[in-house]
Amino acid sequence: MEINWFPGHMAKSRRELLDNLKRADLVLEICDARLPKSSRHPDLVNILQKKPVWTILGKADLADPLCTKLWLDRAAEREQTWLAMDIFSEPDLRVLRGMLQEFNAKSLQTAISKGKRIAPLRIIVAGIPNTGKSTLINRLVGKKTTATSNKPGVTRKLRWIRGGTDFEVLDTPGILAPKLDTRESKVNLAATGAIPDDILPLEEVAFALFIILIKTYPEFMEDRYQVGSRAEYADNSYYWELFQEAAINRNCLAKGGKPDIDRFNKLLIREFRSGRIGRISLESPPNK
Ligand SMILES: Nc1nc2c(ncn2[C@@H]2O[C@H](COP(=O)(O)OP(=O)(O)OP(=O)(O)O)[C@@H](O)[C@H]2O)c(=O)[nH]1
Ligand SMILES: [Mg+2]
Repeated sequence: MEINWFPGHMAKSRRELLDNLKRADLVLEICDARLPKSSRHPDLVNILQKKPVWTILGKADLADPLCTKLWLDRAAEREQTWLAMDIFSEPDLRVLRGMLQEFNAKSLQTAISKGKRIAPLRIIVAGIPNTGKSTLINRLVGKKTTATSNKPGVTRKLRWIRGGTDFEVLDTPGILAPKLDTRESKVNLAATGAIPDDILPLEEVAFALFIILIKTYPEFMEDRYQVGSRAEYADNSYYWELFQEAAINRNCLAKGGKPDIDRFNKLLIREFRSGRIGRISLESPPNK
């Protein structure tokens, strides 16, 4: 599956991000809690040149809470600041606001002790497309200042937004690496919607996602599609049978009672993205 997606605006944004970095105090890297490996920008840490960075696992309401906890524990062991949140949840936002206030108080003290000018905290919000960057900014600022959508590639320009007197925040377009390295990453990014739907073979993504879900969350698949894996080891033809069965069970039917695969591809992806199948994580932390 060849996916090359690196629109011109992304290359430009990357350069602009570097220019703005000098002015920033803190970077919030927004990832997707369902895929904390593939949704991290591969070289963001290098790009950031030692600026403090907090990794936010957004859409945590859609991810498997047990799996999210494993990721957070692993980050804590490495003394990295990671935070999982449902960006729409007020209690989750309160935690982030509290951390920002604490960070700001420390920065102010340092500025005062060095006799520097007191300025609002400057936060860059960065990450791959469609992870919730603009949504988070609107929530932090407390009003709709920047456009959001369930499609990737919505924010096109970098823009500083004022959040009261305490902070300024830079909204950035999703900057995805030009090369998506493994097949697994491609499938995961496509399934969650980090890559636009029209540039990838939907049938391949839907079937690959189906196999992952049958293997990792068979109870959810049984509940929703009346198919669960009945075999320990199975090949693609076995899963293809199940896939067609699931399509029929969900009434995706073509002429003559055959499964309407196109319709089921879309249904499966839609239901996965909206969390209707269940709270699902596609990536667990690697074994220690
Ligand atoms: N369930 C859930 N949905 C979220 C969360 N955060 C954002 N979303 C949704 O995710 C979609 C993308 O949000 P945006 O804020 O536009 O994402 P973005 O990272 O700015 O995207 P680009 O500008 O395209 O890179 C929207 O449909 C949001 O409503 C969250 O924590 N949980
Ligand atoms: Mg945006």
